[in-house]
Amino acid sequence: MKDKILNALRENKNEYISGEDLSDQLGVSRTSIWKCIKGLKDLGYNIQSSSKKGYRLEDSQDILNEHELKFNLRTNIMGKNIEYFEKIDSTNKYAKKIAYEGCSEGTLVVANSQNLGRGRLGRSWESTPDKGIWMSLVLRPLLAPQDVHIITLAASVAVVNAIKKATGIDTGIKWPNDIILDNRKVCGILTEMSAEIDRVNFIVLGIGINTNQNQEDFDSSLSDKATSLKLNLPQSKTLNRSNIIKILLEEIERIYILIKEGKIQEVISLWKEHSVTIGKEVRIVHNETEFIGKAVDVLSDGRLIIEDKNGDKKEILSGEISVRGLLGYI
Ligand code: BTX
Repeated sequence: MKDKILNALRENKNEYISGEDLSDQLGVSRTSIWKCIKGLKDLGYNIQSSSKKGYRLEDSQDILNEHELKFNLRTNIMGKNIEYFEKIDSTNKYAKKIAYEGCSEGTLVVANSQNLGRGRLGRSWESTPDKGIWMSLVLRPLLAPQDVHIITLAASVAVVNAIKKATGIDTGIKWPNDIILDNRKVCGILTEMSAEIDRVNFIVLGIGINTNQNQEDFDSSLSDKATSLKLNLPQSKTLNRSNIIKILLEEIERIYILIKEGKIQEVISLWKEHSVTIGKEVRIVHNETEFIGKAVDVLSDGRLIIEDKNGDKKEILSGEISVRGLLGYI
């Protein structure tokens, strides 16, 4: 019933609709309407009530819940099934559990807060409650395990495109999978999989986007490493996370279809277009040793090709090293 009332309010956005009209339209008592409106307000919807005029939905700045995510979602695969949590340990961990249990491709897990958000290589991911996008998608592509890296490359492109569409902000991709804004990390991607020797069972694509944090929301250890979209908008405007997620799902679906059609080189070209690593001098730090070279290419399995000053080329595997731009850490 809440959904029906919300849709009726949306159709009359910024106009009042009387309790009587709502009750006639939906065939329930005015008391039930009143109770549902109260429930919607508790969910964070800004609904004005007037004893004379009825109810009016104000423009919502940032509402994140399953209903909001499903409203006007224009995808066929991504997010067709959604599990939303106010609080969870890690959306990736939960998505892996339901993937093992057989959930459908495109199932989306979203949380308003995570207390054990995970990064790569056992690192942790700070997931500020109420202010970020913490989500995981279950994918079941027909890929061999060694080809899975293309999914992470594709997801990075989708994130850059979605941020641009939703906010107008330009971001770049730092190899292997960081989304960079103002020389700081605004988004991280964690791809995990379950596979047999020659076949992927499922992939969990975890995406964390710092959306509405203020600088003081970040732990002091991240103060020069992390930023949010809000911090890079004029007047630090609060963004609607549901809206960004829906645009992101569309972008992921579009590029995922390219992968399904075998257009791998097209995905790699898109990745290179947005890369802040290719063409740059980078410092590779690995096991206490380091060398400097120019990043010249990326392969479909995610390896980065580095050329040293003698023209010798090295292939760097994702996850083994850290890459730093010469002009400060990014
Ligand atoms: P990563 O290993 O590349 O980055 C982790 C590192 O980034 C940390 O060691 C820390 O230095 C820094 N960091 C931690 N939190 C933040 C943050 N909020 N913003 C910027 N920098 C940060 C990147 O791993 C992959 C992150 C994926 C997160 C998503 S959230 C939804 C899903 N569920 C889950 O548990 N993880 C993924």
